Amino acid sequence: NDYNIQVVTGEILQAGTFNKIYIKLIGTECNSGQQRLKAPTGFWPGSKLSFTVSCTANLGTLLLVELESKARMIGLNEWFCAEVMVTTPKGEELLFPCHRWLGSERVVLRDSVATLRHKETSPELLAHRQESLKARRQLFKWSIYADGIPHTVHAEFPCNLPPEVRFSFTKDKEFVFSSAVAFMKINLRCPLKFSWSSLSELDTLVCRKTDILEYVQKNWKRDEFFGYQFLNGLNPMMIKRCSKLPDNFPVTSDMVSSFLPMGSTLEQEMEKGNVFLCDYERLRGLDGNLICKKQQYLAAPLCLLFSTPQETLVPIAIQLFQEAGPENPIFLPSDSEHDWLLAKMFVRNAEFNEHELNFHLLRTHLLAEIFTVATMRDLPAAHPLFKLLLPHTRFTLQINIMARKTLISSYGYFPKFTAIGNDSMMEFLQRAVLSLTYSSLCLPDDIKERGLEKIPNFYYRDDGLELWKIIFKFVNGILSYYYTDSDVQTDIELQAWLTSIFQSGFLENPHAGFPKSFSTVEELVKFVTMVIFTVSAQHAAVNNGQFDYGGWMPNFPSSLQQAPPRRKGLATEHTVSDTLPSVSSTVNTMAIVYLLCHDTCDRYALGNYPEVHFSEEIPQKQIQQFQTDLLQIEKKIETRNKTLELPYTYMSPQNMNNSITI
Ligand code: RS7
Repeated sequence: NDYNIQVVTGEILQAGTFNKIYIKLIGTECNSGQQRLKAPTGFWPGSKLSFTVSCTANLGTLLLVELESKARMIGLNEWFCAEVMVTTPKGEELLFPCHRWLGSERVVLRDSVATLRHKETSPELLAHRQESLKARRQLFKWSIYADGIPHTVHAEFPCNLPPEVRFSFTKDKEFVFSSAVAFMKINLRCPLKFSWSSLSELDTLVCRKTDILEYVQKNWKRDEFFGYQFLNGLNPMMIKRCSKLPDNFPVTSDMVSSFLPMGSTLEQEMEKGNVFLCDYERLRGLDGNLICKKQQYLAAPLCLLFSTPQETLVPIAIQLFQEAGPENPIFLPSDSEHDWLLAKMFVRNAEFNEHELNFHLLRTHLLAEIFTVATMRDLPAAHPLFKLLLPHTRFTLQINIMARKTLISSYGYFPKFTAIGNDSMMEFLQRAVLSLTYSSLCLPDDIKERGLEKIPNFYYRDDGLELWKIIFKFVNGILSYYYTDSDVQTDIELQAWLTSIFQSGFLENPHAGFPKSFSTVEELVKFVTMVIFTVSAQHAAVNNGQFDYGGWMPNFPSSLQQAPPRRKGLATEHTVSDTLPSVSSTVNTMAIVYLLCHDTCDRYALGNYPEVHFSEEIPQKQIQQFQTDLLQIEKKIETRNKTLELPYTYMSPQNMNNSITI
């Protein structure tokens, strides 16, 4: 009874080992006993080594493969085992995916055929399933970060994470390296002063420019560009159709009629669907930070926009605080150049806060962490949803731990360099969590709710909806292979996964419109589409443009150093430069923006799954079809972009990763 064994070592740095590797084959009748896999030249990265395991007795049906790595004298070095392929005496081939680092603990693998819990036929496999979940729940625990904020993984430092989810050696090194380079490059050119005498000084600071960054530098003051960014800039998430003005924003038709087509009124334009609003009410009443004892300022603006017959989008009125009144004028494009520019700068700072904290941090990074921890704790490796989602969780826990330490901790970037600082940031995040609804995470629903179906030249929407459709088709192709509606209802592991996400991510908010349970395959597919869309496309949309649109500080100020104007007619060129963030805030923001938007090696674009977790034919075909579909949109976007003054590339599949790794 000879079993042929092929062992594949991962093709990553340091993956190989000279440890002694032992295997045990476990069948329904008996097991092979532990046998050594003798590899005289060791297991090296990318190696595929063959062995024979002989058994005197008949194992019955092969169920599990146990691996153990034992140190030689020099000490143990970790081994990254990719997979084990077993050919049985009858010639049957079984794949046992591993794809993880092996220290000194034993691992027990089962074959790659995905199975739902209630469809398990062998008591041994059911027991293995339960034990492996129990072990994972020891490895991955929830931790409460702060009141009203989604829970996090329980690990203060990356080294507290289990090795299988840590950065690979390559990525670790690269990360440290590129941060050092980014800080040096920028600091070397940093003038030793604390405020700006003119904006041309800032120009000397920007050493690496993209075409878009240069465009931003030239155009940041223009109203059309200011409007354009609400659709296709860094943050396409704030803008909504306005069919009725909020009571606290008393713009009259008289104020704005000169910016509307001749003879038209604001009411008429609202009715036609040409008026839009960005309302930063979540910033209401928040105190500005103190940086080096200097007061910083926040506004909570309302900004009204008009979609013109020429298909541009322009701001037509800005009020900087939420309470209407004489001390809170409504600024207009016809005001003095500096009044209007200052008003727009406060809107851009409000954008900075909404973008980084709500739409980037909370709605992509923190949610991705919730999905990851729930997947690790609640779904065993044999579960089809685990196999589907695992590549979409890669490196997410580690990047979030690093973000918590360097960006939002009480000694991190936000308290040191932004107007929102620490306390207001926490308050803001809590408010943002309350606004987290299921529908706002599902792009087709979100676009409808915001009334943005028709606004022209909205590439985030156009590309995003196509991507959503393709991801939905893929997820449906995979999951409907395993599930009927009744399987969905019976799958207690799946329901537990959903409950974890609701409890730890949405903090059981009853107003979130969150599904309490799944009853149909379609509901499940929509939810999983949302998960994959959020960590790939949505993250790319709000992350990848940070250097392009955030690298020119006046367009994305992290802080403002003068109070928002309470009267018109007082601002001068000096008011504008005194209001801009300090040199130090600017330099540090630019360094982070540069560092974190940098292309990394060791990345997998959406739809590339180099680790084989599914070996059945239908899921494999679905993966290929997904890749073909993605390539097709890629081409379509490329063609469209050739016709544009500013290409919109953030939703190109090639530019997005399977998971949040940066
Ligand atoms: C980034 O992380 O991609 C850049 C973040 C950034 C850049 C400049 C100012 C502020 C931020 C921020 C933030 C909060 C969200 C970050 C999650 C990132 C790993």
